[in-house]
Amino acid sequence: MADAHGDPREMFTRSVHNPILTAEAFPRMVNAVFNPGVVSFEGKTLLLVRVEARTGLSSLAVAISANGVDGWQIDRGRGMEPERDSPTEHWGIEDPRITLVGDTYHIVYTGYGVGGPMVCLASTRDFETFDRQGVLQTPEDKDAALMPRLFDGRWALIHRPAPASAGLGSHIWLSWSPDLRHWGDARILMHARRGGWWDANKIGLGPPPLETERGWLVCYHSVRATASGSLYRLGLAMLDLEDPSRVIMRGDEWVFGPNAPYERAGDVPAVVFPCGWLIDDDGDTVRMYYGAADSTVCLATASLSNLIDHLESHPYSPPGYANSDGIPSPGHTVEDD
Ligand code: M1P
Repeated sequence: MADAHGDPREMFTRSVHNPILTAEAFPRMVNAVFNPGVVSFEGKTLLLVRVEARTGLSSLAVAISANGVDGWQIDRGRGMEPERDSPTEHWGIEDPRITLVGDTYHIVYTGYGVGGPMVCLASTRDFETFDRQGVLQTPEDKDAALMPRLFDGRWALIHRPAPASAGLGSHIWLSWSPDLRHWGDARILMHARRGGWWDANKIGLGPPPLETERGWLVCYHSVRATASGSLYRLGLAMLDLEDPSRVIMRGDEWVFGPNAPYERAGDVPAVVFPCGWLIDDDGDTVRMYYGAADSTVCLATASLSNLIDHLESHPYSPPGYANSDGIPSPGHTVEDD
């Protein structure tokens, strides 16, 4: 693989096959395909792709490839259509993040309902039939994923509510549940920074966190408001393995941004938006699948050890943020930024 478009010092390398999936590849006329979740499935790579029809409403389609790079086949027998009669999915379903627990894939997605976008859950073993488990977080809330493990018998959900008041920032939250139905103990996990930071004002989770020896690796997107529109970039953080409410590292720089022409031009320019990543059999290659400019599906790879090294060598630690182990101090507040 090579990256014809990015800075060679970037942490991720774009596939030369990008975009790996386009609207034209779909058997029916659709407007755009983007923001896929991803899992290994029956020895292949399965993408659950957001497909925006020419009505503007989205559904989730299944594309499968033997090598995860090319030869994608759209599986018309699989996928998830919105329940248009339901108040939670009236205007479609979007942006799936998939977490495998045991033999069940838990799909956390945005239900675009009459009350606004909200966090919903459906479970499946085969991507043919889906067991809808309802609303996990009420509107407006999105960019959510389940952690793949229970902690002291509780499920952990990372999500991003929208603030009721303007100017307070959109932060990443963590909520807990004993049963996937009743959620509480909510707190801010990572705040959007303020002022001139690249990740000021609005951030959201990317793929479900990845388990590593150092902790849970988090990739998140930031939305920077510029004179010519929003600019989406990606950054990294690390959560404690046993207590994911503890952010033990957060990078100070973005690690991936919209540089390639297919990321710069599209329905929503300057957007890179990953909802899924996988580790290859070598244990180090991270395959990140992302939506480019809300128009196509793309792939970029990175070395996991390089990502962790980068995070360790680019710490974000203003006074009072962390102790010498990188653990945020209890007294840290958003005002410290
Ligand atoms: O258009 C860019 C993205 O905007 C939204 O993401 P967020 O609310 O985190 O900014 C989502 O609608 C997403 O689907 C879209 O790609």
